[in-house]
Amino acid sequence: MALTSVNISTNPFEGQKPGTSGLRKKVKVFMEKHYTENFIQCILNALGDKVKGSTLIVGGDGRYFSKQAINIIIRIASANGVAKLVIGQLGILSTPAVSSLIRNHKVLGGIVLTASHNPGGIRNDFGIKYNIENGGPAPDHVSDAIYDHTKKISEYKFTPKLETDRLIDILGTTTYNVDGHDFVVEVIDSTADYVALMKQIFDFHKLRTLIRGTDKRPPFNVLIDSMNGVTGVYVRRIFVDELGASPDNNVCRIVPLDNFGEIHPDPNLTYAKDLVDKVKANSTYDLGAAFDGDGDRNMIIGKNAFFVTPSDSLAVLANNLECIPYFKENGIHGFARSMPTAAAVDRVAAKLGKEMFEVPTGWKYFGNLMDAGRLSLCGEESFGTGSDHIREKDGIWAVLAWLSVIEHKNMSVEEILKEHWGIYGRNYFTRYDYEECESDAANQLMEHLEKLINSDTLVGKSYTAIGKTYKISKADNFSYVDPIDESVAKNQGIRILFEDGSRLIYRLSGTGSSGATIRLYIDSYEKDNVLSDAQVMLKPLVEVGLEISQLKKFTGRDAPTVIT
Ligand code: G16
Repeated sequence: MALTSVNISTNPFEGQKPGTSGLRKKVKVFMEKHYTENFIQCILNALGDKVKGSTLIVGGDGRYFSKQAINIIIRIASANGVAKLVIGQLGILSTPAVSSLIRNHKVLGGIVLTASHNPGGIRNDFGIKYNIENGGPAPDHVSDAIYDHTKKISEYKFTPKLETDRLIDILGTTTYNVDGHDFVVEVIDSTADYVALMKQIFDFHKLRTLIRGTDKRPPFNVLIDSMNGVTGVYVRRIFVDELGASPDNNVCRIVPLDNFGEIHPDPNLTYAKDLVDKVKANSTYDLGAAFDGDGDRNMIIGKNAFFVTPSDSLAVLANNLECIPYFKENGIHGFARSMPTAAAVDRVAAKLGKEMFEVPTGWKYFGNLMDAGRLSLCGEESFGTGSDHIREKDGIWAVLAWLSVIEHKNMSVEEILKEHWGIYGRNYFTRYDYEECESDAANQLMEHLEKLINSDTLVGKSYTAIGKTYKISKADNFSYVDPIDESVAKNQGIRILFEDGSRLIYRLSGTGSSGATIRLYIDSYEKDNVLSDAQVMLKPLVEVGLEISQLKKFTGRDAPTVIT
């Protein structure tokens, strides 16, 4: 059918600035007339001439408003001369799966419909992010260009008669003629490409043997929790169909729901308490794992819910990568972590003689290093772990990596951690989040800290709490120069460093949709005292952190919303 596009007049909306990873707002904001249309058109405007004749991947975590957004994307992309959209069936694609598809299909990029770990459903959050041709999140210059367009947009292109009803429900290819050119929509199986990739990376035979057990080794009993997010469809295919896990006992919450069953799909000790409680209550479980809404975050716990911090998880994997076929084949290049992530992996890098990078918070900062062949494995304290197999963090990959290490070493999660600390010492780490503070109060707190670090009196000053004294050796606002393209990212978090190597870091989150979330990261290294409780060990430093920031005075908060 021959279709014609039209130009629709619109006005800019304030605040369409992408945050740490895309634009995240309440669903009702995205539902405002022209709001979503404007942002999609601005993504295409920012891509310029490359849009004509291009192919884009489209999909997301299936949260509320995804289908409406996909209908809008189809009509706007067709009107802008895009040649083809490759869309996950029912709009479902995990963030790692989008990254893999962009790379495998060698296309211009992808539009990912997710607000990640933020709650979903009609009263909660929706999100849109753009991933570039290397499969990774848009770097700052692309996001800035999109934002610039949102401030001046006056019209968007649209194909009103393009019939999209039930189009994405059924696998197959449909070709339309829009303004005289072919426009193709291909609806693909959401899991096939990703499952094939995982089979190339890992030894599925060994992992299946681990999970099923042998004459000599009992089954390794896992509990994998998709938290009603997108990973459910991948967990079923990989853990149940391929690795032989029991659909009744080894996996839970694996049907993606558009409101995540009214839970907060964020894999940490607070929001994944359900999993923690189940693993604690049943001592036959050897490992528990949870993922966030769009499948890029992961949390790992061992028997009796022994918690592995993301910083330690990264270090342990770095120390054991040789048991994963992908790294045997491709070699191990450098390692990297985000600045607030504890430096456990740095010690592994030093021992193995690998390059080590410290980047700002945000997976987008790892992409250039990977593309340049200098980075194999990286991670963030915010429950992100991944490698250069794609350009996003990857929750399921992280669990398969852990299972590979466990299979290889024939040790429990706790034994592996204790052995690691015995060799390298331990970075105790915790993060305090103060969610949904008044934005003004949070900004004032950051201004106070900024003034403090710029004063002459801070360095050399000592603070004492609960009998421990810490002397400040350095204080700054972290900035980063990308070693590949020399782009500069400034003001990435206030760092207060102490003479004993301990650190306090303060940042405002860039992923919330209302108010401001203040994050306080606390990190302290011990060479020998490695078996203490992290919260007890770090309590004095927490007190110092609260005193320096005057957090209670600014926000009125007595306690954090979440401690991880
Ligand atoms: C995003 C980014 C991560 C970042 C995290 C936390 O994760 O991809 O790189 O660490 O946000 O950001 P913030 O501290 O600014 O909230 P996700 O899983 O939300 O896409």
